[in-house]
Amino acid sequence: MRKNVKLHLLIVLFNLCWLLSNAQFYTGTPWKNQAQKIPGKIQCEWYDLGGEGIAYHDSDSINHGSGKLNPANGTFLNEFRILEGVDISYTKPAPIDINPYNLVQIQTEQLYVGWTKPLEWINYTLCVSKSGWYTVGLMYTANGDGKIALFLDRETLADDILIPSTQNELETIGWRQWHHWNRIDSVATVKIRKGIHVLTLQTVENGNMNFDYIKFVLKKRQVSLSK
Ligand SMILES: [Ca+2]
Ligand SMILES: [Ca+2]
Repeated sequence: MRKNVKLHLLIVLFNLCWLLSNAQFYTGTPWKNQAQKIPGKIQCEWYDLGGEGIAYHDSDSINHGSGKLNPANGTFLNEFRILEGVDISYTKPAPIDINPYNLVQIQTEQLYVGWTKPLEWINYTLCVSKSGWYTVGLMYTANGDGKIALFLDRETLADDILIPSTQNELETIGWRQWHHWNRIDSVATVKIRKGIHVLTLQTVENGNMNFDYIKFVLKKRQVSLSK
């Protein structure tokens, strides 16, 4: 029993140290005050609050989706995070996002981050309930092969992740090359420890990608506290 109490205290101390060390470098806060949960889907548009340089880095301060491509009209979808630099749109009915060149079935009205460029990044506060190895999946479009990287608490989790192009030479509408949706269930396998973390999604090469969600599926649980 005494051994269990000691172990419990050790875990509390460990988590406290972690929170203190991370609080020193990160002032972003979770969207809607709710850390996104792993295992599970990370909705790319629910990145943290904190603005440019803290919660994200974007090439310009304009949201090219909300309020631009999707004119401000008082609706939730057209004005989602309209004043922030990260560019956001949402999937629309045929002939836009429902089209013959999709590689997977998709739903309409799914918000996504788009207009991505190399060196842009976005942060997500995560609540991870189980330590272990996770398979990382991605719902996306890519107008040409691209690369992304993932960081956890500023340390590399997976770099140079190839995101295959969803271009299709049979496509007859130029702009629709940005709307061929695909889902890859395993773009990487990563090890994550239970607790609160900050995940960074960075566009490394090409850009021209749209990110709907990242899915973390637990592949192998690890009980030990070690990293
Ligand atoms: Ca922008
Ligand atoms: Ca989404």
